Amino acid sequence: MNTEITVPDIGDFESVEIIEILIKSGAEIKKNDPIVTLESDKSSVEVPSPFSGKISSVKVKIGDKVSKGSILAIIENEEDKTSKQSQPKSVEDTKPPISKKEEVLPETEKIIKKTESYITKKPKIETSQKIYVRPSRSDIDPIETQEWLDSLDSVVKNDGADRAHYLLKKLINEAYKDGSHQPLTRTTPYINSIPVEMEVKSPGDQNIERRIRSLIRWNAAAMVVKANKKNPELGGHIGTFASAATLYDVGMNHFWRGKNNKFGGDLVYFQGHSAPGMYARAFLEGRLTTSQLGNFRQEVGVDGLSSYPHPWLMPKFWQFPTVSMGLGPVLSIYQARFTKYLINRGLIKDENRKVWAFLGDGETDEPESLGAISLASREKLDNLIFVINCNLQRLDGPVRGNGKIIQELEGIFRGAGWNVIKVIWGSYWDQLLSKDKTGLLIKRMNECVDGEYQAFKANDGSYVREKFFGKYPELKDLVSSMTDRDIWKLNRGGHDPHKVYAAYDEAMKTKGKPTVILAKTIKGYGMGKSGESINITHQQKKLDEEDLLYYRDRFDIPLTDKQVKNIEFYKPNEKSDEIKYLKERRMKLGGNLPERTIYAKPIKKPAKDIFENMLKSSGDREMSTTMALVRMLTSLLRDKNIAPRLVPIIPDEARTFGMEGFFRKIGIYAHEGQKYEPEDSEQLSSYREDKKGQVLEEGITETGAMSSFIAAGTSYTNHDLEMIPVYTFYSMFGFQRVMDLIWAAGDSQTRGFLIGATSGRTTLAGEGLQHQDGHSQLLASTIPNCVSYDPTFAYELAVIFQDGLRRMHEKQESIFYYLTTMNENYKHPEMPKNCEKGILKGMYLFKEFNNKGKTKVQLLGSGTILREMISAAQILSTEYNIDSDVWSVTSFNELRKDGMDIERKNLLNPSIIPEKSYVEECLSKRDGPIIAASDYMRSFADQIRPYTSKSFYSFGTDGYGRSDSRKNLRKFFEVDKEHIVTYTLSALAKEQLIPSTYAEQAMKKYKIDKTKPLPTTL
Ligand SMILES: Cc1ncc(C[n+]2csc(CCOP(=O)(O)OP(=O)(O)O)c2C)c(N)n1
Ligand SMILES: [Mg+2]
Repeated sequence: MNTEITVPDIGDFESVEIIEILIKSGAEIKKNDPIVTLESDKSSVEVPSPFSGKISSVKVKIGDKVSKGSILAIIENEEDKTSKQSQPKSVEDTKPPISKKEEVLPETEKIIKKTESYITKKPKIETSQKIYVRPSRSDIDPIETQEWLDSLDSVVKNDGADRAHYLLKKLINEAYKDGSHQPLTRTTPYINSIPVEMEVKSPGDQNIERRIRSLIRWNAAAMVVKANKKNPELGGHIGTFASAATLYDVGMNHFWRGKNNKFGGDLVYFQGHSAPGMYARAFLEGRLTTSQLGNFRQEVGVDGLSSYPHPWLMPKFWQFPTVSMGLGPVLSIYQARFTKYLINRGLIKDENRKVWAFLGDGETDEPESLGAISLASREKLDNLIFVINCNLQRLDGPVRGNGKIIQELEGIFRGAGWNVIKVIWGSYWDQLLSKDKTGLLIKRMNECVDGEYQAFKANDGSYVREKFFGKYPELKDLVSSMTDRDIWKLNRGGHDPHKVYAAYDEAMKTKGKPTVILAKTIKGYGMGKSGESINITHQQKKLDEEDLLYYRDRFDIPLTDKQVKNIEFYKPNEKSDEIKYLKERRMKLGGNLPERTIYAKPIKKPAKDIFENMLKSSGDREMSTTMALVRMLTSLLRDKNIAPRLVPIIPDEARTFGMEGFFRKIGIYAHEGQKYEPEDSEQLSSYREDKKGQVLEEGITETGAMSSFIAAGTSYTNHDLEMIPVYTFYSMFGFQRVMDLIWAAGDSQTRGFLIGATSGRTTLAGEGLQHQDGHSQLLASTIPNCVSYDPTFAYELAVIFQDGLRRMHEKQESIFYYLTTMNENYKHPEMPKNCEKGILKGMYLFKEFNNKGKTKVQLLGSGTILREMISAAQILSTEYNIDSDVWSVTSFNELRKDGMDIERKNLLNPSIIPEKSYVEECLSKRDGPIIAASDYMRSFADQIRPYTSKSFYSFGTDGYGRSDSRKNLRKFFEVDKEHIVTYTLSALAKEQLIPSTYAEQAMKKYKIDKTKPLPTTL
């Protein structure tokens, strides 16, 4: 049966132009296949077919303007389109039929009545009459308290902890209804979260594991000391790993699974400053040599080891750069989220892989560390485990001397919905805790602050007896039979492999939420007087002979005094129990860690016709480069190889960039799907959330969006699947906001496209000072493997994007792109012949104005300012008889890279004919001085000044932006056609090619105020 396909609700738009027709008469199509593409002045969107069937006729043509209800085509509908089933179900349809409602209603009524009577009949308790709690909060009725405690105890014993938990929750809810004060449940007592009887025991051989750990400790410390003996400039850290060795060892021996051909591997973000510990283990495993260990922090030659985890410098070893504090935590959260995204989209299997992130307690001061933790619980990231090494110190001193960092973090993470496991006390404390019936031990543990805990470990057993236990006679008695040595042995949870094992085991089993393990440790553990728990531990990189001998003895390293003095590394024989055990454990866990490998297959480049539209003239249609980008992405979503791999990432600006069409087309990723009918469900660009959704709509977090970009752009190594992230942001809130993450993206060898939309200081007119970007291109130029362009026309963008896909995702180069796009609408010409190479190299001849006089000038323009240049060239030609060559500069940054390279080569080869830089290749045979301008600071264009022998004048938008019209802004910053004409005339006068009167007259004509200061001061 023939049915009309009409334009659905397209929101506020009327008379929208058809820019593409994607069906033909006679074609078989499926439901949701695109019929046409509509484009308003802000966005383009495909109209999907509501039915499957055969197209009988197409009723529109390109250029037609349509509105809601316009007929697009006639289809022989396979389904009966008039039947209710084919229409999307409305909310009303999904409601139960009336008869069912009636069955339910009396029930509901009963419940309501019961509740009402309960509320009204319940006698009001005269709270004012009775004192429940004394102001001092001491116990007014210990017998009653004991009865309650006994009841609880018997519930736990008879029915288990879950039942007790249920009853407590009920009690709290009941108390809440009665208006009682709520108990403060942000934190729990300062003891381990896992009771001794619930601890899962480690199956490992503790003796061997301790010996292995000791060897790792030694080699890690020796590596730092040796490097600094060679050259004190090299630096390094001993104290951080010394505090974390057990936390890493238990993971390495029992939990973290390596990547192999059957399993994707766990992803571990190692704390940056603990790198020596990872090298030391890899050395015992035979993955690093003695010579490499000897070259710690000496990377310029061969065989050096990087100071911290840097995939760029050790691409087969390190996976995640973490040392800029705060980045590891946020990156790991989005990594865990991206893993779930790939699973939910059906692109990888769910293998129950985990993401582990190690961070320092001081590191949690960074907003990035904690800023995204609510996302982790909201998205139920039970594949994420944080381990916070709470050694109570950072670089200068205590993290929270007057408080307790573990309690503070517990409150924050519990509040955010995480599973919190505190590992505070080691096994030696278990007996004391069970022996203490007064409750004073826990009270004392609760009341001591971190500054005291740090001091305890900087002193000795007698100090602890006096200052900790000594406060209460009962506690002093409790330890009266213990020697000072015994007291000193009372260990901290993070140094006890049993406690750490139990915590990791529980974290692995936790479902539905992320876990954080708060492990209490000692900074500089085992370093004795030279570093244990003292404020300067973090900076300690030299140990004198006495310290080294102490360290050797402390960890029973079988080295002679002479070997210790020589700072030798120690590795037992390959057949020793230690080496056999260590290797066998890693074999059982599937492979090495850390290790960076790549097995991703390249993505086949898209068919050329995908880009065809963009290479043609847009005719009378005006559009912005941002719109052109969206159009191009929409086309790419039709390419079967590219489409599933595209990851559009947006921090709450899709509508600003006209990308809302993606919502309906490919869906917004939401791990729970969509639990509500969106208010705009009838519209073509409805806000559609979907478990298989493709768009990462991050909300207002450029940090989060950038972290997603890195996760997606490194998927080729972490998931062996090449993905193509396209992260589109307000250009001002890109590099300026998250530069450190972009630097980490470069280090991580992320592949993908960063799109700085609404860019250009004068192009984004109204938004003003904090929005108008005139420097992101310069910031991009600082990143060695970032390839950046500032294109003007749609065809330039298409050529660049196509080449980006080829270089990054087909040839798998370790680069990423930064493209600036604008929101100024204008007509786009057809691509001139043979300009592709120039577009990619950074400049090409766009137009020659050659028919007038002898005087000539070279006009170089970038981004939207190229159009001012073209207009200026026209004026120069018609009004002043001055010829010009107009060059479109797509990338001053790429031109500079080429210039630097060629100049260096020439200087290194003084006896051969010098090569020409690409800029010179273009310009050396052309006449006249160079006038260059962009919508960026002058230094953007200035970058190529050294690579040409011609006179060079550059113009740009130095200074703070401000709100006004584009025209006024360009006049203010002196990059409008009138200023370009005037400055060109003046430059030509300076070159003695024309009289200076031309420029003076132009200044009068264009009302250019000579006394106006440079905009940087305004
Ligand atoms: C963003 C950033 N700021 C500052 C530093 C310098 N820095 C290195 S380690 C450190 C202290 C680390 O303390 P903590 O997080 O507690 O780690 P610990 O070494 O105690 O395990 C500082 C400030 C850094 N690496 N990154
Ligand atoms: Mg610390």
